[in-house]
Amino acid sequence: MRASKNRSQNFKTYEIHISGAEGIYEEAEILKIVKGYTKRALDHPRGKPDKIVITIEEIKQKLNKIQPLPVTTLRCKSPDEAKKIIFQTLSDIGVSKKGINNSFKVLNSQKTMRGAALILEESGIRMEPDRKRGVRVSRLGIEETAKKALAWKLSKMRINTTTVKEALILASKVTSHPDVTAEICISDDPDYTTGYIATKNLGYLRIPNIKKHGEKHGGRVFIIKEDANIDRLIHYLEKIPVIVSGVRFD
Ligand code: WAQ
Ligand code: MG
Repeated sequence: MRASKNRSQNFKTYEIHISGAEGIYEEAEILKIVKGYTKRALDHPRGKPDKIVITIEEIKQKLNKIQPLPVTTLRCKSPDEAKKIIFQTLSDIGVSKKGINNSFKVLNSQKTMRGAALILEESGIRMEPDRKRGVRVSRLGIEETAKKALAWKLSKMRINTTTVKEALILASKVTSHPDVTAEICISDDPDYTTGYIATKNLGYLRIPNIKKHGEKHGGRVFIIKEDANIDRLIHYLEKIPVIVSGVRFD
């Protein structure tokens, strides 16, 4: 699903991204899911969309199964502290200063994208073919048994929400690709102030107060290997169906 709004300014019209969502579901669930996605688009805190597009495609390929990343919530009191945590974590795994600074430029920009930016870990160069749109991860989901186990596990941590579950599934798919070093995410919803950083080894690290309440900026950056094969990576993120199966009990 993608929802957007046209805004006119200085005799030009811009399409503003309001909300997006994607998943892999059984046929019997389609009507319920379409209703839920429509409601989400219509009630969105970023504003009222004037266009909602819902695409339903049959998946014919075999699903790739992955494990979800382990979840940790870090202590963080302010956006400044969040910046320090992110800087430290990424420097420790070898991401250059330039790569980190360029990532923050994307995440703090008022021009929010529909997808994610791809940034090379050493040179900091942006690689996504369409810089306004970014790369939108799709064809991702969770198996029924894993879904129940995850809900139980997140309930104990008091974070069993759709937002957390969808972000965890997305981060698990993204970091399952060997060319992805890390993902950084800030919600573009003005009332959602917890973000995260994820890597295959460190897992999904939630960062409270990554932005101030009311701010509309946000985005996602995938920091990738300097020699990553961009076309193949984008194909994996957009097209290869990946499903979370099994939940860790650590
Ligand atoms: N693929 C690529 N980029 C995406 C996708 C996707 N499927 N979905 C969203 N983005 C990008 C896009 O630029 C959005 O503007 C930005 O991410 C933020 O999206 O554990 O709600 O859906 O409590 O607002 C983090 C949860 C929630 C943290 C993130 O993101 C936690 C969230 P939003
Ligand atoms: Mg959002």
